[in-house]
Amino acid sequence: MELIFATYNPHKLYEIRNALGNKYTVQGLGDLNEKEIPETGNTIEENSLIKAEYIFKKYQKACFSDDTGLEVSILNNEPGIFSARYAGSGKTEDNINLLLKNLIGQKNRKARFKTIITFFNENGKHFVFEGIVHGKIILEKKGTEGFGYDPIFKPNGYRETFAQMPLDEKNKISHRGIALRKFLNNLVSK
Ligand code: ITT
Repeated sequence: MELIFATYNPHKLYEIRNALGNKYTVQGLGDLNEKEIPETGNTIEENSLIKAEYIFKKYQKACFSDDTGLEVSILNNEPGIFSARYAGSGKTEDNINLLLKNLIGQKNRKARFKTIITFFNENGKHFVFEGIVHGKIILEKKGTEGFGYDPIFKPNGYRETFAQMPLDEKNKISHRGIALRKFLNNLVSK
């Protein structure tokens, strides 16, 4: 089955291709030479819908988007929808440093990743799938796998950060993995 994934993020594309296996051919926006879709929504749900709807309207093909945010409790759920551009530069290094700075001296380091996948089928009907993983922000970066905030996020019940886990293991428990399995069950059940 062919699917368009409305993302520019090569790491997300890699994770999703890895989790879906070779029954699915997934094209990213880079493969389609698409320009970046402005995320003008106020919530993760809205931004997820904006990306998927834009691509469905243009291509009239089955497509999906993933909008993800890291929500830190004590920071009123920031960075949330600003996760990719928290420090302004768009650089992961700067985002992580700003977050660690904002949490200096903070005992409550509870955080969660939330992913919303919005899927449009070939008839233009859409479905929404949510994945959440709870954890905490550690004091300094650990690990080199994954991307984004993975080196400072330790899921509850684990000793390692997402960046210390092989991708297979991250996919088993991650926000994206959870949302993706719900999405897959929906695809298969049709
Ligand atoms: P697209 O909108 O093109 O899909 P993006 O990188 O702009 O790509 P988001 O707005 O959904 O995507 O993501 C916000 C940021 O959250 C992202 O740039 C990463 O820094 C971070 N992020 C998303 N998923 C993550 C994950 O699994 N692990 C760690 N950080 C993640």
